[in-house]
Amino acid sequence: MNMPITASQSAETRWLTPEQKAAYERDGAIVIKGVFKDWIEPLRAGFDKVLNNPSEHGRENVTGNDTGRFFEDYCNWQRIPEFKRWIEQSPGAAIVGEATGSERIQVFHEHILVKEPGTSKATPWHQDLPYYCVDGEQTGSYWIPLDPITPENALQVVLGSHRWPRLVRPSKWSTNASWYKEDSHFMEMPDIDGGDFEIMIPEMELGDALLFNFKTVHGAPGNQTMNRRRAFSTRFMGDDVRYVDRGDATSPPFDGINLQTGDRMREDWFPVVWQR
Ligand SMILES: O=C(O)CCC(=O)C(=O)O
Repeated sequence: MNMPITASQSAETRWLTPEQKAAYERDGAIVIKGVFKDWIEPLRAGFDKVLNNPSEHGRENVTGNDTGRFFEDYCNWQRIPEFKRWIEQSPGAAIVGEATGSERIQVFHEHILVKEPGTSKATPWHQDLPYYCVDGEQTGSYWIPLDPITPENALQVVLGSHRWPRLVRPSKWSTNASWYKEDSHFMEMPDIDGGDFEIMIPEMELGDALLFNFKTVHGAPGNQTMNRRRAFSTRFMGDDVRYVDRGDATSPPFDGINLQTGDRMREDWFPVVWQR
């Protein structure tokens, strides 16, 4: 006899297999296949709108003798309807809810990154959390390629690095200078390429997403292919995420947030977009 599936059972098992949930906890990153196929065109349209009219946060990372263009921008979702729809209506938030075992998911922000063909500049190995004004374990960041990618230009992750006991010192990608004035409490990034680390270079098709914990170390080569490499990211926060005052401007800055370390993230700025 078929047992009826209750709402909470179906919510728990709808998107991820138990193996994927276990892998997310163990490795801090998983690839989700095919779920976002119908979102590629709308996200490309939204991406173009930001490129044509960047925000005050828009940032060029190619400097000096570097070639190509590596541009990024973030926190545009409230003004870009395609991004707002993705955040509120795609299964993205629900999947983070399942992956992190959270009851509720808030959106933190979205982020676009483009590397034009012939871009020499790599994305340095880094963790996202030390740049952010939040702390917590129940986090999920999507990296969704909007152009076909190859191992030559894909985002790579260091499996298990979300469990490192200390956060890694954040730096500015364009100059490699420290992000914060006072950063002695962070550890230096170990030599990932020369060390004994398990690196995942995901094989992804359009419609796939890489989901990773805010603490998972990631980076990417430049883009020496003939194709643009556009990527759309969104950062979601689960139950244990709290504000942290890092004593300096974070990235994104969220000026005027008016919270104290340990506070829940305010829901007027970071709406709840999924509940179990
Ligand atoms: O696309 C890239 O090269 C970097 C992406 C990244 O660091 C992120 O989404 O957190």
